[in-house]
Amino acid sequence: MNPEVVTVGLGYIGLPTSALIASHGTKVLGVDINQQVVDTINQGKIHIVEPDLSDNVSKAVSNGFLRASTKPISADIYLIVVPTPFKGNYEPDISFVEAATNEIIPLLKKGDLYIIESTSPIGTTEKMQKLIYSLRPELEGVIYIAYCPERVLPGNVMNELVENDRVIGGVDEVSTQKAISFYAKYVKGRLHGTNARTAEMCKLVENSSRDVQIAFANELSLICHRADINVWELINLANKHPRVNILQPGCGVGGHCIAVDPYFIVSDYPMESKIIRTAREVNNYKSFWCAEKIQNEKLQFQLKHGRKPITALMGLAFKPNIDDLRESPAKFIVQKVLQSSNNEKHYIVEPNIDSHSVYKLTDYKIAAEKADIIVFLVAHKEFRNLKIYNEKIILDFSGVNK
Ligand code: SAJ
Repeated sequence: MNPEVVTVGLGYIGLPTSALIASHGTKVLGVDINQQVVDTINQGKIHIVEPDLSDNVSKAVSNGFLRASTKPISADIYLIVVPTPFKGNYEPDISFVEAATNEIIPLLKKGDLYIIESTSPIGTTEKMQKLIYSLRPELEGVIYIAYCPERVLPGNVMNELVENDRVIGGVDEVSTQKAISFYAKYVKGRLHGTNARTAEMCKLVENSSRDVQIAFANELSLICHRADINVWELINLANKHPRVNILQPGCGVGGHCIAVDPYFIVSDYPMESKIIRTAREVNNYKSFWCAEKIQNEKLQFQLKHGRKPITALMGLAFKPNIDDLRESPAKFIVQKVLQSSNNEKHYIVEPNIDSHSVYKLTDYKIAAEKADIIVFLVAHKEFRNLKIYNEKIILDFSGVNK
């Protein structure tokens, strides 16, 4: 029997989404170009780290509601959940969405629903609509096309997929309503209908908004450093105002969403997106600034003590308490520091992973005990209340000891 739903892309969002839909007794075929991923899932196993996902996938596969393949087959509903990276010049690359759509086009039939979930530049859904109708003109007006961005937090995906509100934008009203009825079966959060362009923009704006707010905090941290004010105390006090809610500064912004999505707006609307672009610059600059500070501190130490310091670089992940190193500013800073190292000793610490292909990792307690300079790049829980002996120089970029 053919599946009811085909999901194209079995990554961080596509696989949990497929498992959720399948857990409601809907037959799902998950499609991925990677044969290894397909084989892993068909064995009821998973290839990514995400709480509760493993259980959901193994149940869905053993119950026969989830199956994976490298090729899509005919269904009633198609979800496109593939990556949209950017090219070297920060221009969004929608070629995966296009390729996935091209695979689906021959399978489409009257009454089908086609939904893009991938983060996409404004106008992508309409572009795909045109592509579909150019190859299958007889489908015009008889299929439904919508955009519905995912907005889940890595580490809490299975819960947020169900609980979060969703924004759903069709290319026409009837498509919006069809897509809303589809998500209503799986989502407890409210489903907000709009048009496709607004839904696309909404996703980009959510992450840009966070990027801009973090940039504000990072800018404050630079000003406070020069003004000799503790930025963490300052933000804490300012946030006592009932209508102020400043985020936390750090060593830059990482991950695969917030540091990426704003470019989708800047690239298409460069003249109008001054704050969004500047926020990206401020957040990127913060990582450079941290690397420079570490260099300076090491130099000062050598001048004062007549020997090279031992430095502990604490944290590699892109945010606290995860093992994800993608687009991590901490990793970038470690790289920069090691590149400009003059044979000094460095301990690299990441308590959330056992080993790394490039860096030799050291236990956080040992590193903190042996180092002269301790740099907190990520506010992992292990680093809080760490016993640190006198005489150590501490650079806390992440507010571990705030
Ligand atoms: N960060 C700060 N200061 C803060 C908060 C975060 O420097 O006060 C840094 C983090 O250390 C990290 C980066 O920002 O480097 C991003 O972390 P995050 O926790 O803000 O976001 P992500 O990338 O894990 O997930 C985001 C979420 N978006 C928003 O909160 C608006 C999530 O809901 C989205 O689904 C996800 O991006 C996505 O897929 O777009």
